[in-house]
Amino acid sequence: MTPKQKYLFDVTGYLHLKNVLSPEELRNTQAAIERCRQTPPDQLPPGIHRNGEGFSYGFSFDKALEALTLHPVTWHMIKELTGGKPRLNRGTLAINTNEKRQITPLHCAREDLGWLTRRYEVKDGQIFANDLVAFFHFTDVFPGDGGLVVIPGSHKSEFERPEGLFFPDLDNPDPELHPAMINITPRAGDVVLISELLTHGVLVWKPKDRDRRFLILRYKTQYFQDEQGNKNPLPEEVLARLSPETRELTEPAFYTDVKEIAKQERVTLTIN
Ligand SMILES: O=C(O)CCC(=O)C(=O)O
Repeated sequence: MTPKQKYLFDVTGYLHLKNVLSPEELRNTQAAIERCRQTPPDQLPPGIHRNGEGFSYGFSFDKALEALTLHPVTWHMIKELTGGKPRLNRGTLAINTNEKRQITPLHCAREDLGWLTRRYEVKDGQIFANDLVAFFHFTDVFPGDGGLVVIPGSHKSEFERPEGLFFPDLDNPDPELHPAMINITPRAGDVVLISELLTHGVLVWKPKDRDRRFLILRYKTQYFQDEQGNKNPLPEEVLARLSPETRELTEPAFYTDVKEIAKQERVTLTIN
């Protein structure tokens, strides 16, 4: 990461990376998402399920989407932030429409999953984070549209968040934003990379003529133990169609092991 990126990630808990996808990558991923959206539920590839407005394990619908798990722009950041020991543990394709009229309340891994389980540290000029999320965007978000809101700097918060401070009425679909909060507005092709310790939520999607399409890629360290135990948390039917490189990325490993893919600067998927 550049000194500027490190500084911004450290001080805010997120990075808004612009124009990560090339025009070709954007075209191919957008086309894949539209195909996924139009596929009847019973014809989706094994392991992909409609999940509210999105598709669980949707990243495995098409190689154009799967390739984003190792995208050259984010790959070196994921490796650096996890101390060279990355593991992909989920990849949901999300589509927000105006039909959902409720905000997603503020949350973060510290609050949801226990403060002892997640780390954000800096040592010898290196940032270490054991829970990261990359949001790849395929449609534009403009100011006023809704979408992701974050409390910058909250990944380092030492205090309990006072209840009702930011969204006192969760039934209000259009709350006024507290000045400590910002609404991130990525355009198609941008990526927002966050520490899952960053407090974030989602505003109601306002446009009626456009939806919000994005991929949620979750990374842990390879030795992070999930609720499922120390085995690969991805379903076997999803693992079966991944390229060997992505499959290796999903594998848990001992903390001293170095995965073969983690030695690579640029990873090209082998198409099975
Ligand atoms: O919709 C978003 O941008 C964020 C979704 C979210 O809150 C999450 O994946 O934890």
